Amino acid sequence: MRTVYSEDHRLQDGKFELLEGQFMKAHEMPRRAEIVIDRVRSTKLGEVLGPQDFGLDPILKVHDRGLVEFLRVAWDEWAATGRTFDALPHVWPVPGLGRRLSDSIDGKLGYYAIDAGTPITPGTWRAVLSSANVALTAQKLVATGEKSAFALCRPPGHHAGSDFYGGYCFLNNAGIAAQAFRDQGAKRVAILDVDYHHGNGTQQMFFARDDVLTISLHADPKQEFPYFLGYADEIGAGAGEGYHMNLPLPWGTDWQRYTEALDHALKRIAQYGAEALVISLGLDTFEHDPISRFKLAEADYHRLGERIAWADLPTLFVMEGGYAVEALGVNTVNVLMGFEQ
Ligand code: SP5
Ligand code: ZN
Repeated sequence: MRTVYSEDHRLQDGKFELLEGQFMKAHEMPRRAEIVIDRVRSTKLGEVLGPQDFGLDPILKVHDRGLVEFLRVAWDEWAATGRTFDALPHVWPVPGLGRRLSDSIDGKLGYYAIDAGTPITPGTWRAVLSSANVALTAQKLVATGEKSAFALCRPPGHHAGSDFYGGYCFLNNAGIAAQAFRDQGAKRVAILDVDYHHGNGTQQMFFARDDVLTISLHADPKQEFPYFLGYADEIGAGAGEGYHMNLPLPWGTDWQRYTEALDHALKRIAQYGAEALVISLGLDTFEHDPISRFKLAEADYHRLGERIAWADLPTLFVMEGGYAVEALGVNTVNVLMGFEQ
């Protein structure tokens, strides 16, 4: 399988995040992608290529122009106020406060962000754009006949919706790629999100649509971020009713429990008749992940890849989360090798 990768991800290097009310060193760090690309190379998974530039059009098919324009200029507006540290929001438009878009960068940050864990830095926009181009380049490989490809995206994307960012995500790489499959002629596309966290951005983006089936397996939002979305009764709306599935799982979930939910998801994808499959590939289900509480082991990732291959679909893997950094290369490539085996 070929991998698409760009060193531009290093431009996203946030110093701190507000994690459960405490300032901590950012978990979403450049080393994550570096350890994965090292493993891709040392295992000879396949050729590594750089991204092509697709411009803003494929991004604007699923994201509002307001969010995209905000992300493009946010650092400059923040720096213009004299601040040299990373930009984080600190006030939010909860329903009782209204939802005006302020002229102030502080107001804009709260307007577009869902959390204070997603720092905007001088290089954020370039890294984000490059990450989307990585996804689109890998998507093109699959759309033009390769059985599978790996988009080594960083920053990740699945928490970003049409008009919001957060959860370490700015643009929804998997959603952008799924839309590209549609625009290139695939009638039905499925996105399967196996990141530990609920793919709230992907859910929101496709909630009213029946041409992109979205399924997320994740830690129960009753216990875990993003708390407000990801419950089992969210099944899509309007034409999209029945085309979204949440499979929330409790803290402590191990492979045996996980695989029951996974098989359920794969059955739904087979029944749907997808022409392409996008995997939001998070590895934060790992037993030693520092911010997560599932119990998948190294060898389980090989099994995960194997099961995904049973769907027998053209498959695009898009990198999402995973914060046990030293194990991330092995775990990620285990999925890809399990798929190819
Ligand atoms: C792409 C991705 O994986 N984003 C994850 C964002 C998670 N941000 C907040 C998580 C807070 C949950 N609890 C941490 C428990 C530490 N003991
Ligand atoms: Zn995650």
